[in-house]
Amino acid sequence: MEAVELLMSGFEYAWRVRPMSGEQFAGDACWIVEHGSRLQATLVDVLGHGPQAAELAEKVHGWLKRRPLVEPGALLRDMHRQFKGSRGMVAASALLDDDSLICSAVGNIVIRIAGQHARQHVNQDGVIGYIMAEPKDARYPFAARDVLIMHSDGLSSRFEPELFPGMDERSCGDIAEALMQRYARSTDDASCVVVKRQACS
Ligand SMILES: [Mn+2]
Repeated sequence: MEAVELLMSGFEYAWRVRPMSGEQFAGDACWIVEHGSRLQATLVDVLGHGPQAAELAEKVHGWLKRRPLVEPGALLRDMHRQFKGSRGMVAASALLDDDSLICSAVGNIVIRIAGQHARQHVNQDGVIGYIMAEPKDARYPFAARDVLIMHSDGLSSRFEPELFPGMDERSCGDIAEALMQRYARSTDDASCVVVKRQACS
């Protein structure tokens, strides 16, 4: 499925989720929602893989769908309460507005920004639904040519944005596709989300 849309919120985004080799469904899930000039992207990686992980990922996805935009730390805290006693998951969420983004992440999952405000967010340790500290929010600048990339550990984190020359000129769908092709491992479910500000024309 081609998951690329232009949004009224002023953002362009794309995501990809695919199961590990030999599985039909993934334990990774992505949910993106817009409201006014804001957009929230959330990525979840349920521990393990296979049908049971996929079943829980589907439940988390359904739960995310029913939620309004909310500060990422609060979202992860609520997710922890909601899925306490489950097999557990790691997750990252970013809330983007006119000039910055707020994000929060727990466990082995990646949030990074490429471009003028390049950085990698430092996650909190823990497993959502099992044990974790109170999630914190961080705010970073996010400008016109910056690119937000979130991905599960099914992608090697060794990729460097420098390997994608002209990333700010490429569509989010192009970038997401390239990330999956080059860095996704066949031994785990893999997912990524790419968000940019919509180019002014
Ligand atoms: Mn994983």
